[in-house]
Amino acid sequence: MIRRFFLVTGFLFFLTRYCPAQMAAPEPCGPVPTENQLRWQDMEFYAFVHLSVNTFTDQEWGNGDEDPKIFNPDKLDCRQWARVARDAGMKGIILTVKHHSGFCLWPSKYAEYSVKNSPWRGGKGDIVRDLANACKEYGLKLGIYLSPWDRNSAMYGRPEYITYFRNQLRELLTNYGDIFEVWFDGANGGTGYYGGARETRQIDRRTYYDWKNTYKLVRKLQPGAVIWNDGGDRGDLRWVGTEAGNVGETNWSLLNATGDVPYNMLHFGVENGDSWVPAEVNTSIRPGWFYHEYEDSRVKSLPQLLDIYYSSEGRNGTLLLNFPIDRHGLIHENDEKAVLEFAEAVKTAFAVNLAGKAIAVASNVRGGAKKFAAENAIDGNKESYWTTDDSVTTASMTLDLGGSATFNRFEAQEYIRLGQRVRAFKVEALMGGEWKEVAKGTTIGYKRILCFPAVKATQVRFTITDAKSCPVISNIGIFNAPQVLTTPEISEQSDIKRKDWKILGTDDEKAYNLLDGDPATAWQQPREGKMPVDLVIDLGKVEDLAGFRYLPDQGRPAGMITSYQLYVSLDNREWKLADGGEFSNILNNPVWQIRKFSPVQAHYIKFRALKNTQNDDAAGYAEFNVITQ
Ligand code: FUL
Repeated sequence: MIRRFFLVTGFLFFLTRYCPAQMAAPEPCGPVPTENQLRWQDMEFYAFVHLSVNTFTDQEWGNGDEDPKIFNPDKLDCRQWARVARDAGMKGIILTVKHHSGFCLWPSKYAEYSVKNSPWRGGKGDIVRDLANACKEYGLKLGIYLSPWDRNSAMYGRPEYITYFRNQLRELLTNYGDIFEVWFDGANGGTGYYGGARETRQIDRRTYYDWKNTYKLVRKLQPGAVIWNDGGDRGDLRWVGTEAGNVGETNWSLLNATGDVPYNMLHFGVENGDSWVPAEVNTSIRPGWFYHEYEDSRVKSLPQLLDIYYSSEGRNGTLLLNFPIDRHGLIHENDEKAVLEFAEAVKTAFAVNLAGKAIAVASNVRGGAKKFAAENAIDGNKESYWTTDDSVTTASMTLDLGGSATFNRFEAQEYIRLGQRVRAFKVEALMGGEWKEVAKGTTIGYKRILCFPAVKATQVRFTITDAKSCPVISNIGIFNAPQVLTTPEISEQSDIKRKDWKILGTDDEKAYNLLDGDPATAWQQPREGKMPVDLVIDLGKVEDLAGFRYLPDQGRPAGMITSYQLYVSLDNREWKLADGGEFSNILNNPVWQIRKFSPVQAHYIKFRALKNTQNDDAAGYAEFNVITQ
């Protein structure tokens, strides 16, 4: 009996120790993604579309008092949106079903401020329905952006608004099939129409929305959806702290479940965070999120879009690229052209994986087992991987390319089901018999791409130089992307020369930074008390003005003006109001703010700051210019 016991245990020991096929996979390292997060991450690239009443008033945020009668896109066609998205290789579309204006793109039975009171399709239309159908037809997933802030609702700020908000959410999550992502934007509270009250309403973003119970509703109605929320309780995904289209080169998909999340954490993640909260990079194909005709010539160029690609998908993030729907209800032809050109360039760059035919050898293979061997990282199967013994946290894989080949991109993917492990790695190439480092990086995560000047080599060595735990690599790619030439920026035709301008009422030479054409230099106007703060400029002669442009200090967030008036004068004594309004969303998206108004003559202008993002009476300017007729 005892002999038999020893024989059996001895055999089992032999099996686990020496029989490679029995070797166990590594234990997960730290937090790991949920199935929903994994499915979402695999989507990689998907679309945002912004459309609301403010599409028709040229604003980024509607105030909530825009007449629903102005909402009348004469050629609205969700199939066109879906076709563009599909052709661009996107996997889904997230629609702003209700933006901050409160206007609903579906005929909610809880709201009057919706498409049902617009002339569009005689008030019988439903854009969410149209898009749900189009997505189905084109094999795309559907997501919704339901703004928690509602500048139309009289209830906003009171407890009953939460019931209203949840009723709307219930409609959306019940009536339109599967929803892959629910987007709760963080902008909240402030001025608005609020059912006619026209006042400022502040809410406590941590407590007012009672996110816990709203999340329960989402989980119950759409168990497969991921939640994005940059304004309240942590959701399944995180904002990256900027709308410019990039996440940190170091990007951990981890965050802490509670506590503050400053910019650094959003942008780089938290190495030892206690929860899996991966990064979604959201940016618009134009400077603004909503359509403005004056941005038709400002659609991002191919080099800009490629840069965004490498700084998002290439850095362990997904890319959520926005199309501002135009007044016809379509993705504008310039945007379509730009995104298709971009998609084609990415496709061409990653068409041939030189690692695919290589012979891969690793410095260490877990238990010497075939199922953990280096070749698993080049077999085109995301579920198989190369991994090492538990005690090994630095290891390399050498790829023999079978001859000399030219390349300028290196791609690596971790098998994130087992967590994110790699802290640092490098890539070397064997050239003329010598190993030379061509690139290095920090984190990898779901996918990391490194770009470097093209090299010609016979072998490539990928070395993990630091990891939290034994590395688990599911994919390696080596590519030769064609060079893309950068196009020079086209300057605004209507800008006038500013060399004869004088900034009045100050001796500060730095004031002229706002006229120097360099967005990197700014002027923070010395504070002399409370808002308003005036910037008075002598234009040197009488000009026919039709608008102005303001670029806030790019060293965010100092002196970013959110509410303004623009006065004009012929004699610096009598002033006439030419324009006034708000620069919505300037903090998250500090791009050129362009305003056009009915032509007026001016020799002097007074740009008056009424409010800024920090409520601290500061006014700052990187650039200021006028638009002439
Ligand atoms: C921001 C919003 O305030 C913008 O208007 C836009 O919807 C963007 C995606 O999120 O925070």
